[in-house]
Amino acid sequence: MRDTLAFILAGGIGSRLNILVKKRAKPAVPFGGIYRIIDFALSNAMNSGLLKVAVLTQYKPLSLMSHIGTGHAWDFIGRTRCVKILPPRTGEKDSDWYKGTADAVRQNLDFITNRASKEVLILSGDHVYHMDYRAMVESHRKSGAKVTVAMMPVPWEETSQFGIGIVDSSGRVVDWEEKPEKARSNLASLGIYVFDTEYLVQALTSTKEEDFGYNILPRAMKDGELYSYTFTGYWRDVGTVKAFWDANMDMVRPNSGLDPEGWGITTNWEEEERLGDRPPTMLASEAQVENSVISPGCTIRGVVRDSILSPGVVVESGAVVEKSVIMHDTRIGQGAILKRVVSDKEVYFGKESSVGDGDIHVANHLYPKHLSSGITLVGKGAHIPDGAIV
Ligand code: ADQ
Ligand code: ADP
Repeated sequence: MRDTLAFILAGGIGSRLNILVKKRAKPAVPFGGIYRIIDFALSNAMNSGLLKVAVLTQYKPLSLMSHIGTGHAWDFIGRTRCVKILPPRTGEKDSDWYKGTADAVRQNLDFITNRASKEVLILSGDHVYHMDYRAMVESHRKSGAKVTVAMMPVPWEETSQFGIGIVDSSGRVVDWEEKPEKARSNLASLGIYVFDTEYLVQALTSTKEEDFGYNILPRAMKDGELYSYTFTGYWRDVGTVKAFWDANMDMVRPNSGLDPEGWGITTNWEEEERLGDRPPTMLASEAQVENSVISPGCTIRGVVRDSILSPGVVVESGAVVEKSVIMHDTRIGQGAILKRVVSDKEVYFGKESSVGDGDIHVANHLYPKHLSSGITLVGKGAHIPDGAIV
């Protein structure tokens, strides 16, 4: 992997995550108790032996930048193994902001041209997955392709959210459509690409095309240079609140395949809410905890089932938390009932409050054409009054 540079695209708005991305970029959204979403890409990069990684930020990067810090949490320490955070060129015109994923890489071509590399790996900071990039780079070298895209089958009803391709028996992509209305296949791009460096530089400097999925990949396909690398492990795009909740629930679903610890996913323990300084979790005698992830520094006197608790969550006696994702330093008052809730950091749920009814597919009264996902989302620092019903 000495010959491979990586870019992690971490600048998208991720607006479907709603208030979770009001003040932070999607890759900085907390996940699975102690992690943030970008920990998966960064740890995969570390575990695959990549030496040089650039993180492209744009939208609300503060949380993300403090989280990555110097990169030492992922063993990127020094000149030979390093992670560089590349913000958009600021101080110039607004129009210099990245216009799309390919444009973001184009504006940072120096990172590539200043270094000798055979391949460039393009990753997204938005996904929860485990991949050894070495296998993908090997497959790229073997096929002789100029561009390789990681793909896997997805449910047909989700095809309109992905780049979709058809692959021949040699692995060559022979048909490609980005986010098709009517897909001809359900083989989806995971947004993970390996490029021959020369081909990438040429593709980005010879045109002004802005996006990999809409522009660069279809052109590589027409040139006969796009190959697929079939991925069979766990991979989730957690772009919607429902998908985010679902992937969190995979932490406690038997055989879901999600296993951050087994995969060697690392977070920034020092920066991350001083995780290392948290006291152990305390379970009182009346506590009932089942099938849940409980991070350090929690105090539990109530009932917690099928839920993910980040550090510093307090569940008072008589409170019931079910199928919920509760982020840092949240207090759940006596007798409060939470079902299918995703709540951001530092929320207070008042005594005897009741949040989330847990009904899926009931009509959503605010948007009658939409079906509700049944998840109740609570923003950072919210205060739910005692006795309130949400
Ligand atoms: P999307 O995820 O919809 O589809 P996009 O919104 O372009 O594509 O985001 C890709 C990644 O780039 C995300 O990590 C995002 O945060 C980041 N990003 C977006 N704009 C950026 C910018 N201006 N600067 C820096 N980073 C930026 C893509 C592919 C599909 C594929 C799916 C898989 O286009 O073909 O199926 O990913 O999820
Ligand atoms: P998140 O909800 O995403 O965790 P935090 O409030 O924890 O956001 O902030 C993320 C990082 O940004 C932390 O490391 C914190 O120290 C830093 N930070 C937050 N607010 C400020 C601020 N006003 N000035 C400088 N750094 C800040």
